[in-house]
Amino acid sequence: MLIKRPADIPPSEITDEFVYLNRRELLKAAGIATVGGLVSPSILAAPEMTGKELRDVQKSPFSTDQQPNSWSDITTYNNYYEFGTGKEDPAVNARNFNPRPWAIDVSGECDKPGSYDYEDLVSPHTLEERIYRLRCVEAWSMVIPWVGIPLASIIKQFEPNSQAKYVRFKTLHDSKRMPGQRRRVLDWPYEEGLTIEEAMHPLTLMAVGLYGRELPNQNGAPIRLIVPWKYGFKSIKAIAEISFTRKRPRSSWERAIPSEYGFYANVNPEVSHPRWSQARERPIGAGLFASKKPTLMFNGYADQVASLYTGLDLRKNF
Ligand SMILES: Nc1nc2c(c(=O)[nH]1)N[C@H]1C(S)=C(S)[C@@H](COP(=O)(O)O)O[C@H]1N2
Ligand SMILES: [Mo]
Repeated sequence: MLIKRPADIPPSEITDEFVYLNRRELLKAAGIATVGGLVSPSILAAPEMTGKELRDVQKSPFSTDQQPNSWSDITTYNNYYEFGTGKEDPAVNARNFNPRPWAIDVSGECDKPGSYDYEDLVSPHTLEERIYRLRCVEAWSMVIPWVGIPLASIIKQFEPNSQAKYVRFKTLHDSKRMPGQRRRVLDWPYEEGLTIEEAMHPLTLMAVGLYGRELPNQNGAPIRLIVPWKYGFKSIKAIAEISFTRKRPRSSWERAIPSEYGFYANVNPEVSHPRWSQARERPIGAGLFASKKPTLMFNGYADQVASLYTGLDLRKNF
């Protein structure tokens, strides 16, 4: 077995690694776990899986054959600013969030607008397990076994009309239930959008579960988007509104920093973020001195999705 020791790693790579590592990863690498900033030896044991088990989940041919990250990695290293800006915050701060009852308000260019109860929306569909790679714009990645329904199947229930060129999504806006919304770190509610073609693509998923169980709060319960060929920020959590629009929506991150985050946000190793390269990624859970791996065009889904962008300049439309 070849173990890459620190001495074998070029200094450029070490500097790079340490810039991206956060406190938790460093402590984890040193064999120390933390809860809310306090070092706690009791959680050295892996956390138990929580949430109701989902029934009749079908395997999907769209799954990657890569080994999924652990339940612990997926549920304690999150981006979810409604529950804090630190990676460890959502697991702690979303603990008491109650995602039931839940309704999704549907509006815009469609023949069946209205308020849809979550259970009514989801129950007619077969649930699928989709193991997808997730590539965050911050140059880390995970492999996650989602359970969900193709977005196309859900959208068809709303009967979008020929004017529906885009789909806009909004997260719940309620600072009592989502305390991070009291701080103006983003212009709330979190918003995202897709072209109607991207929304109808068979890889695009509405996730309602993880590891065969209901979605944990920190991962976007009760229902969130998964677009595996785009940077993670497109995959909006806790969706409370869907609207069909003629004009291109402006997503929260695009509005906040338009020079850094575009509408498309397709994973692209050749187009750098203004402040860092997107050529490689750090797989979460692989350990402190594991080498980074190359990022793949469209996060490895190029065969399925590249044709959506023929003729589009991907440097301008980042
Ligand atoms: N509502 C909402 N959705 C969100 C975010 C957020 O802050 N708020 N963060 C995004 C980002 S940047 C990423 S990388 C993914 C992370 O999903 P995960 O925590 O389930 O891995 O969620 C995305 N969806
Ligand atoms: Mo992200």
